[in-house]
Amino acid sequence: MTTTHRLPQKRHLVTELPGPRSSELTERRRSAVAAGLGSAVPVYAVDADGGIIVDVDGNSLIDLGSGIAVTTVGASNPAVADAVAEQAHHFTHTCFMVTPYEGYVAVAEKLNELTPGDHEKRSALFNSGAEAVENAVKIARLATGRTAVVAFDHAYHGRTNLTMALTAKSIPYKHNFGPFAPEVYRMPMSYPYRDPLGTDGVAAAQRAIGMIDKQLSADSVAAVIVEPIQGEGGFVVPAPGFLPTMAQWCRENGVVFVADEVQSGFCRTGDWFACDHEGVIPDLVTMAKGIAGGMPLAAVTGHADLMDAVHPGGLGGTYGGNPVACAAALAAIEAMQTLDLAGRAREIGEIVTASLSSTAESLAASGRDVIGEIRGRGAMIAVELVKPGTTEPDPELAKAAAAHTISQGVVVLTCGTYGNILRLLPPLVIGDDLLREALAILGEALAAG
Ligand code: PLZ
Repeated sequence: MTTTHRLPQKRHLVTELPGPRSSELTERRRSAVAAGLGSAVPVYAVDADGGIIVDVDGNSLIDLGSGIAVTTVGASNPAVADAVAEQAHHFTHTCFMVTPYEGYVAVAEKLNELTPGDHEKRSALFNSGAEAVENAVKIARLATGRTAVVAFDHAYHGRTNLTMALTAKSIPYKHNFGPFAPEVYRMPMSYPYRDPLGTDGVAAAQRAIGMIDKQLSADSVAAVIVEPIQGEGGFVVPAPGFLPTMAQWCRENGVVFVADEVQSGFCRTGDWFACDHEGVIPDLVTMAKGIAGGMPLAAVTGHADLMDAVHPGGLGGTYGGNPVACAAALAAIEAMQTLDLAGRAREIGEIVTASLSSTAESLAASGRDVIGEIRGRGAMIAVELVKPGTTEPDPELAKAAAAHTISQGVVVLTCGTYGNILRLLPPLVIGDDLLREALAILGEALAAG
């Protein structure tokens, strides 16, 4: 990869982490910011570029998180930064519902072109992944005249009331925040590592379909929503056949198949969208995160007849499709195309998988068989950690390994229903050397236990 970067692409620690200035900010934060907001890494950022985040104490950390799969093109991609500045100098906001502008239309055209399927499509823009999911459900309900929505075990769809209902995990996302939105039904997911049906994705889909038929009956279901690779739930890649079988059943029963590509979209998995891998064509796709190089933007794209079923004024929001965010999205998407970041995600996937596999081997050789599974696709790879030689989740090891890795200046995130998964989501513009260095540190952390 030959991209040039503004910041030196080198991990460099000048203090212990967190350093004194970060610790001071943590103190200030305590009396200013609500305690309900957590932070995975205890340092405060001042700069970021390529695979590096610089903190207030002058430490340079390697970024394997991309701000949760957002800064795919880098956190200060020059084309994105220029587009943002240029647009901000003209206008930051008019509201698309008041005085529309071309950038919104151009982003919608791009999304209609890039999302799976070559049918007639329409798009609507929003601010966050949760808002996109909420709107996909609104659209599906209105278009079908039905109310029930099916989501899956381990799913994550957001923190608003309806998306909390769709999200599976109680602590921290839902606990004591109810009552939740009604008419949400949860079905078993295909989770090959933990599912008795293993790698038989068709059987896993049939299990869910059988339960839907018994518990709901298909003609009351407005939508089935699924992350084609689950994010917060543990980078669960459903067994081959699961997604196509669910999509086919939806088609046959007039159910809207919604792919939540908020985390998996925009080159992350080595294709534009994770659905592309099995040629699945969703009725609606929800997108956010990687879409706009770090600016807040989200979208729903789908079949023109579904999207256009909604009455004028039925969709919107003051900031949805903000012009600065749209300018950023156009620049970010162009960068993904010109730098072939989907190809780069596949290369990153190979490097990450090879490194983690050799870590797993040496751990097993030393009698600590703690890597249950390495899974994911492209630059969305995770390790599921277990008690040695069992499949029993080991969240303590995940926590300790993440803390060790972070203390050495590498940003790494955990996830999973059982909290026992380390997930790697590097910016796709990270260089090989930096990536390998970070993986070596992660390997040491796992060896240290
Ligand atoms: N759908 C598949 O991954 C956001 C949330 C982290 P928002 N995931 C990271 C946290 O603790 O809040 C996500 C996702 C999928 C929807 C969302 C929601 O996107 O932009 O955070 O609302």
